[in-house]
Amino acid sequence: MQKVSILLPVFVGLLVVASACAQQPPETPSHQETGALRVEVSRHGFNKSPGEFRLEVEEGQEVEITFVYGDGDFSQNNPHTIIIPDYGITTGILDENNREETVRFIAKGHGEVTFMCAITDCVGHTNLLGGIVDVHGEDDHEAGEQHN
Ligand SMILES: [Cu+2]
Repeated sequence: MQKVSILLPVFVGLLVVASACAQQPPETPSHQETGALRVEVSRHGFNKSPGEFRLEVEEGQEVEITFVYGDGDFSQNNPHTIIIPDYGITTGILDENNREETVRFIAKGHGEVTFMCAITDCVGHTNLLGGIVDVHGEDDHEAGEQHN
């Protein structure tokens, strides 16, 4: 009996430590530095942002963006095609029959390039004009690099 009463507080203590570790919030980066990006495209905008929608990438980074059809909850099919004119990119038609389109490019130079929906009569078209890929160059961090 004596042994149990000594061990029990230790055991409870270990449980408290374990649950405290488990409750630590997961890391949620404010923007993605590398790897694949996923962007929902719907009548409500890119990731439901009707105005400006910004992706942050680094100069020289291989950028992969998967555009995902987000109008599956809508009463009608609402096709979109995303264009990134500065990179000469045009996706296939995104709709209920083709829900994902992936594009890849190397981020060049630095500054902002725009992307948008090219189907002007889609529902919510004006919410899909504010896509921006913001390319961070070396110059943003330190001086002395040659400008392109
Ligand atoms: Cu559209």
